[in-house]
Amino acid sequence: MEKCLDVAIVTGNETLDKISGNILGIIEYGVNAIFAADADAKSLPYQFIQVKSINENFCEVWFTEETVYYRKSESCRIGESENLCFRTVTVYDEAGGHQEKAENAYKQIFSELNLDLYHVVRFWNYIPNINEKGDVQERYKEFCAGREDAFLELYHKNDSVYPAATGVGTYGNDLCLCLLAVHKKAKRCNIENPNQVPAYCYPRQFGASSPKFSRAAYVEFQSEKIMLISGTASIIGTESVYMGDVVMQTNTTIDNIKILFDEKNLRKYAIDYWRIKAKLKYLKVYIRNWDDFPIIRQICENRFEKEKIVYLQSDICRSELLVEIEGVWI
Ligand code: 3EB
Repeated sequence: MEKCLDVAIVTGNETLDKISGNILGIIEYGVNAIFAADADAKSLPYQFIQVKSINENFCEVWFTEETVYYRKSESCRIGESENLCFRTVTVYDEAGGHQEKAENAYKQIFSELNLDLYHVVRFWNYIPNINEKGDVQERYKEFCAGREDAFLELYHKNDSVYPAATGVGTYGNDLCLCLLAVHKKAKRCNIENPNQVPAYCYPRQFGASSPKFSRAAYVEFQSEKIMLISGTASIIGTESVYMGDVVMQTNTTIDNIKILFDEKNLRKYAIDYWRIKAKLKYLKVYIRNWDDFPIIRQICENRFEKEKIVYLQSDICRSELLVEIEGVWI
């Protein structure tokens, strides 16, 4: 049977030849883009996310054994196969309000994507100057408002469909989005954390438009079981906890990830915990202050396989949050 969806980390001293499958799309994280030329030569959908510091340049590469076709629609780069779709959009830093730019980016990335046929399961949102004041309020809040405008139109206020997501800063000037969608032949459900209020239900004090994402997306396709964990932080209920304490924030973040996999939690979604043999593919750790890298690395390596973890420096959507972690299990 063909392996439907897989992901691998390719580091700066490796090449894309490491991937034994057909590439759907690439997200590179680094200070400089080192894979751009290779991706371009192969016409692959590619997105570069500029960071300030990194332990090692790396690419996150999504791939499949299915045949992949590449095309562009407006500024959207697309890799699609029978059952999968990866898309990326860059909205350049030119004139216009930030809220409208976010809405426009979302409309572009969804353009001609048939939502009757596809579940969008994962979004990555990289927002320049995320904690700075934008046109009238913080850039992140303006981003959330634009995303909400687009989602209201697309999903007609159906909370149960919001994909897993990451929303963090980038040191580049452009708003960068990536999306992963799977055919509705796959079984999909979104998972919430019993210790956190769903982000789309956050009260207005965190922004007039709540962040439209679920804590995790679970996808079952043929014999494959995939768990896509959203960017996760030190939030309990609706509140950020352990201000200024990077050790406790990191531990709380990891606890928040682990509880999603808890047997009791999965049972609520009728997911048979014992049948999941999914293994950690990667854990991506966004660190606000690079001085915290050694201590955060020590904690993460205590709790997950060291070889699977990558680290980069970026700002995080609430200015008091020091760390955000996302992961994929397949
Ligand atoms: C949080 O739990 C932390 O706006 O897409 C995490 C993942 C966060 C995604 C987003 C925001 C987003 O609220 C922040």
